[in-house]
Order: sequence, then structure tokens, then C-alpha cells
Amino acid sequence: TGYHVAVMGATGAVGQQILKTLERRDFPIRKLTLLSSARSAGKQIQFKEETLTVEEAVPESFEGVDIALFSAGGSVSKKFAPEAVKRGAIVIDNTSAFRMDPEVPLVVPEVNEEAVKDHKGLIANPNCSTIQMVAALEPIRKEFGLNKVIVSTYQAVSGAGAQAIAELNNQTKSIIDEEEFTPEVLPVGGADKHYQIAFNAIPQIDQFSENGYTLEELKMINETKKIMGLPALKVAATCVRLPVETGHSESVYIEVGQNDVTVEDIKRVLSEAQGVTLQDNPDEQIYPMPAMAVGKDDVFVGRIRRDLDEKTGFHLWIVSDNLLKGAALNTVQIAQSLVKLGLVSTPQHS
Ligand code: 11C
Repeated sequence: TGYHVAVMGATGAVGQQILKTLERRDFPIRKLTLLSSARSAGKQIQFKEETLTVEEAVPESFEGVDIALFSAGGSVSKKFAPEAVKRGAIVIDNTSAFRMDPEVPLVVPEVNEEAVKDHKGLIANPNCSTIQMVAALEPIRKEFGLNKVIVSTYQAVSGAGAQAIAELNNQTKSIIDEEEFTPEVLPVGGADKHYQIAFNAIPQIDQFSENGYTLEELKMINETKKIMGLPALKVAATCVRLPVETGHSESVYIEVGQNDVTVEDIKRVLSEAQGVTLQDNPDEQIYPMPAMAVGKDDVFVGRIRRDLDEKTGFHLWIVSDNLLKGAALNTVQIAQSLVKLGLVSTPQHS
């Protein structure tokens, strides 16, 4: 018994994690349709005891689908998500295509689960670096208010997909072996220039916009305000790519809405928050790191300090697996919220 679920982009870095997460969370699936571009069609993927063949997506692929999970890039979502919605599916889209559309809920279940109720067929999954930040900041906002956020990110290459992971691995090997190489993927596909990522840090994620911010930085700024429902929140972001395979890290400065908040107060709310693990003990060198967050569901927070000048200011270090909470897990959690809130048609028997 369960739903007809389609996964668009099933062979990609996020698609693979979506399938693992559906399996791990035992999401009620009656039928699973795996879709991709023509390039990846025909590949075989194991799901539970079944071997499924990935099909090339066409509009008719979505006939009878209850829930469609999209992670195949913005242009694919723009083309096929409306086709899926037209055929009665609820689409949970992992790309930036529809996130800022006022008609489309942008959801992190620990923060704004109820927003799924307003969907008109489409629900957007936020950007990975935004998700982990708002998951950690919402419990603080709830208790103490939140006026300002300044974030600098240290992002893993898997955020840019499987090709970027291969580029990091190949370049690292080339440099160690003293061989020539030509960067082709990072900082972003389609850019005029590509730079070395191995043994480097690149302060560009996605394209630049006219105001000097990158699109990744603008996503963090705009999506944070939308998800948290705080249009007046002051947010600034600097996004940097590091030679880390998986696990985004963030140095976050916040100003809360009350004067008398202590580090212990912040630690208390975070230790009680859903989906957040506090890892903060300088005496024992306990703090979050991407290598330890990989494969874990939670958002890890540590290095919590009061600002030395600003009474309401605090510094935090936030780390999470960008393919899980940052993408696949949050997508599956949204699907679970739909089921929990009775927003999908009744599950059918196979
Ligand atoms: C990265 N955050 O790390 C990006 C990946 O808007 O869904 C996710 C892009 C997006 O490169």
C-alpha cells in the first residue's frame, strides 16, 4: 500500500540520495518511476529488492503519479514540473526554478511545515546552504527573536553535482602526480572561466548577479527571509567552495532580539531542537566538521560564542550533509509532511 512516486533526476548525486532516503525512511510506495534525461535513460537502479530501469522523461511519464520529486536542474523542472502538476501530481522541486514564486511554498519542515498546506501542486525545497542555516536559527528566533544574520559558507563540491566531485578527485590526483589538468566544471558550468578546486578555495558559487553577489548568496538571503517569514530580517552572505567532497560548513553571526541572552540559553534551545545536534565543547575540542557530518541527518552546531562588542551578537558554526538535510532528506521530509497533514490522495493498494 502506498503512493505512486516519481523521481526525476534519479541518477544524479541528489537523486541517488533521495532513493536511499525513501528506502531508509520506509516511505509508503506502491509504484516507483525513475526518470532522467535521454543521456542517463536505460541505467538500472536497485531499490529495496527490485531492480528498476531509468526511463527518459516525457510529459506522459507523470500519468497517475501522486508525488514527483525533482532534482535534475532548473531547466528540467521548468519544462516538466508543470506537466506533472497538470496530471495531478504534487511536485517537490529541489531546484531554484520556483523557490521565490509567491504561489509556491518553500519548506523546511522543522521551520515552516504548515506552509505545505498552501501548495497549488508545487512545493520548493530550498538551497542546501539555506536549509541547514534556517534549521539552526529557527529555534533561536522562536525564543529570542532574530534581527540580523551574516554568513560565510565553506561549501562542498557535491553541491555542484557528480561532475564536480569527479573534478576534485581527478585534480587532486593530478596535482600529487605532478600532471597537467584543465579545470572544466567549477566554479559553475557555463562560466567563461573555470578554476582549480583541489588545494584551493573559490569565492564564487553559481553566476554573479549585477549587484556583485552570486546567485548562491542571493538564494541564502532571499530564501531565509521567505522560509522564516521575516521579510525585514537583515541577511548578508558570502559563499565559498572548498575542496571538501560532502558537508557544507557555515560561520554565522547573528543578532537576536533580546539583550540578556546568554551562550547557555542558545545552547539550551539548540539541544532541545528537532533535527539539530549541539556539538560544542571547546575544552575537549568538540565542534562540528563536515567529515563527521557526512551520512547523518542532523544539522550540527558548535563554536557558539557571544560577540565581544555587540550585546545581542553571537557567532555559530553550522555543519550538515548538503546531500541529505540540504537536499534529499528535506525533500523526503516534505513528502512525509504531505502524508502526515493528509494532503495527498489516499494511498492505494498495488
Ligand atoms: C551548491 N548550493 O552547493 C548549491 C547547490 O539551488 O539547489 C544547490 C543549488 C540549488 O553548489
